[in-house]
Amino acid sequence: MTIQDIYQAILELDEAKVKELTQQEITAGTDVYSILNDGMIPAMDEVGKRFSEGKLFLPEMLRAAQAMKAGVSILKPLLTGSTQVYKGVVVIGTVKGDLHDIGKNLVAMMIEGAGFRVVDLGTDVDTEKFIKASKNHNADVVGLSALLTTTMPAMEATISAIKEAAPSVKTIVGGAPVTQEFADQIGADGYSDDAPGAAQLVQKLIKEQ
Ligand code: B1M
Repeated sequence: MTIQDIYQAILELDEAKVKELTQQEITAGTDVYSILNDGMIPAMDEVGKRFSEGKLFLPEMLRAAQAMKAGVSILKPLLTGSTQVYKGVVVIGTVKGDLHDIGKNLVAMMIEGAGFRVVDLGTDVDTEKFIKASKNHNADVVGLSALLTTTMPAMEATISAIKEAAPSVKTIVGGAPVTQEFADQIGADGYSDDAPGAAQLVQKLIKEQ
């Protein structure tokens, strides 16, 4: 049994096997981040590559996502911990038009694990919903995720609306096509290319406030 077997089980779209192998790795004491970074995330990259090459289609991509989610559900308690006193509030969501949520969910778990209350708005979230939630929950930070080049412009629109409606709220962005350069260009307060980095970024921004 190795992390490579989890990678393989995701490519085989075998949800039950992913769950079983993930549990076995946890029991064996394997580092959670190795399971994610060396097994699950590379498998999703390979799925995306095969999709681009026309070797795999949308239903398979969806089943691969379900298999990964099943594995992540086993990792979740280890990523989030059990904080009683929160350091701040983070509202997070995937932007309008975008249904990808695996990366956003990981980011939410790690921010929660770093001691923040996370209000997860889900996917396909419009500007108005982000603003309403940040006001209702008194958010310190709003995090936007996008996985499609076609939904990246929604980040810009949402960030400028947040800056106008709630100027003290910090904004962070991420997702596979998003870059530091793009984040700077749209006026985001921070960018991270992965989930642990997003949690560190939130800590830094809240300390600066
Ligand atoms: Co989609 N999809 N997909 N897809 N999908 C991609 C993104 C794609 C790159 C695949 C490809 O062609 N190679 C491509 C986008 C091309 C582009 O825009 N340039 C694509 C496409 C085209 C599409 C559709 C348009 C396909 C179609 O219908 N013809 C369609 C769009 C639907 C929509 O959103 N409106 C679609 C649909 C789907 C599924 C529903 C089948 C499924 C998503 C299921 C789900 O999420 N519940 C899916 C999947 C699984 C993928 C791939 C294969 C995997 C994404 C993933 O979960 N990665 C993806 C290929 C790829 O990314 N290599 C692909 C693992 C995840 C842990 O990584 O999300 O990058 P990621 O998150 C990372 C970082 O980016 C970062 O931290 C995370 C952890 O380290 N991060 C943040 C993410 N959000 C952050 C926020 C932050 C900070 C960091 O701060 C707030």
